[in-house]
Amino acid sequence: MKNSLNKYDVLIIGAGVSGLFMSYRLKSMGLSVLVLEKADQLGGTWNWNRYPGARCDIPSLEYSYQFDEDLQQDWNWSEKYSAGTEILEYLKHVADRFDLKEGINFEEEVVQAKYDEENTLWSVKTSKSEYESKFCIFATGCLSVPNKPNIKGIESFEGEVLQTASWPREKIDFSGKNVAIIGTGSSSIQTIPEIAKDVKNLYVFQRTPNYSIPSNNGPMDTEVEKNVKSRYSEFRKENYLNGFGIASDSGEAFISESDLEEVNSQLEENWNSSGLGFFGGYADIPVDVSSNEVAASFVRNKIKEVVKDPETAEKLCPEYHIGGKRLCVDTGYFETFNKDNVHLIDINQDPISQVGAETIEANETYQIDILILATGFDAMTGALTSLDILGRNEINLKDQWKEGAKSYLGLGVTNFPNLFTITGPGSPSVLSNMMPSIEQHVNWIADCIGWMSENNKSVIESTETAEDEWMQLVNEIADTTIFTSTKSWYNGSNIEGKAKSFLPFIGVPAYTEKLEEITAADYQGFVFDKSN
Ligand code: N01
Repeated sequence: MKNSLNKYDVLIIGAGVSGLFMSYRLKSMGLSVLVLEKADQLGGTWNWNRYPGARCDIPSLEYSYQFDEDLQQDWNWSEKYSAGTEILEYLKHVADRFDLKEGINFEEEVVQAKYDEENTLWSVKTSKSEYESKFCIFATGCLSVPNKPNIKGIESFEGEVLQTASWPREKIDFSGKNVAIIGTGSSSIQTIPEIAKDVKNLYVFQRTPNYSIPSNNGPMDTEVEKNVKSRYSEFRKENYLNGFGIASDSGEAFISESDLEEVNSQLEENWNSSGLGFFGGYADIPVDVSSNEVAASFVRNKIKEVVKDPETAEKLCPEYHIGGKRLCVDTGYFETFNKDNVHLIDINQDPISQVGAETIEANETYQIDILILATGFDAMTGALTSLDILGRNEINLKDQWKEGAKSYLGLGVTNFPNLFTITGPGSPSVLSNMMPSIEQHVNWIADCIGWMSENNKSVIESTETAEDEWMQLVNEIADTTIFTSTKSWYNGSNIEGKAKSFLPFIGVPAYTEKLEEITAADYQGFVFDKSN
């Protein structure tokens, strides 16, 4: 494409882990690329989620790029599980090392993307300007649009309101303050032990308790690091052959076929070492309700051992299938409830009736200086449906997805030619290690664009049939697991009015195989240069 001022071969929306690598791949192919980022700096998730205690619960040696051998050899992580601040530093290093900052426009929010069928171009309107491009790639993340809860009176609160998903950059002084936190998902479970250190009182308003496994985090074991680095690419390949694409997920035995005493001693070992891998420690935890209950009950007993007050312990024990909601990994979460200044309020028992200027009413009146919302995200689709993306015949993506998001492979959407999503609905994404899943998608998109150029194809679009069949497969697989019978953000249950459909593809190896098969068959399920 001839490049005039605002014309590019490719526009990429988002400068997080996906957007950075996508721009690297496409620039290396000689394409003109612009990245549009609404924040004032790169990093995506790791820029926005700056709350105290923010940390990745995938081990550092796995939660990193693998596209450049020198990069993965040179970079040294300081802890087994990296803090958000260190991941952000790493992403800045990657951007500097590969000269990626140049092509990013910061503080520029996309408000509309519209496909011009006649000229087969995307027109993109932002808060500052307008652009045109042949391809439009949404690298907008799966968990990037915060969920703002609708609680009576919340707008009248006169103290500070913070949201974990868009935390301020300046340090918040919690000392001597009465702080309330609403929500008890991963973000809250990470931040509660940190915030509890300084506050006068911390009131935790819980709607649903969560299962959480201790991280046993600590400084990076240099022997482990040396070993992994000596065979990094093999290590990556092995991990990606596991169901959820992480190293520790390798249990092949079934609880249902094992001796219960042995199971409990293995679960004890997994509790002490596996973090998220606890869920995959036995092959039938994700698929067999009775086996799942054995693991769930093991964790409930741990909670009751740790938390001294039996009533609080009982409230902290989840009843649903373990893993049905995203499993959490913590550093001293349950222990924090033994502190005298930490109070758990079960809002099922004592609903929040309203928020006042300095109070929260929930059976009792709580005096509050700071209110923290740890209420999650409009997951998987929010970043795509919160703006206007107009495809063929000006069909708006949010309307097309009203009854539930449909995508082919999580990469393409029918009626939206030359538009790609990275880790979109229908791909393993949030049920895998995001880093390699992002790299897989970025590489696929870049290769596809390269193939199109070599084969004189201008426009790619997935077919409705391919998409329907794909989403049917996504659901058929999910129906064999415990995921569909639990309310969670995986199936849209956390957002009022959102279609309830299960969106991630379960099973990294099966997904990878399908992707390779489809690509080898000249992108089966996609059509090229379809006439308007
Ligand atoms: O969000 P969540 P999160 N009134 O949706 C509650 C990833 N992550 O930000 O369960 C009262 O899990 C809601 O209650 P319920 C990770 O994948 C990764 O914590 O809907 N409560 C829930 O308790 C994670 O799963 C890392 O009944 C309300 C909480 O708010 C995902 O991000 C670290 C409410 C929201 O929990 C999201 O985690 C952190 C209301 N109106 C996060 N609305 C890593 O380590 C919602 N809630 C990589």
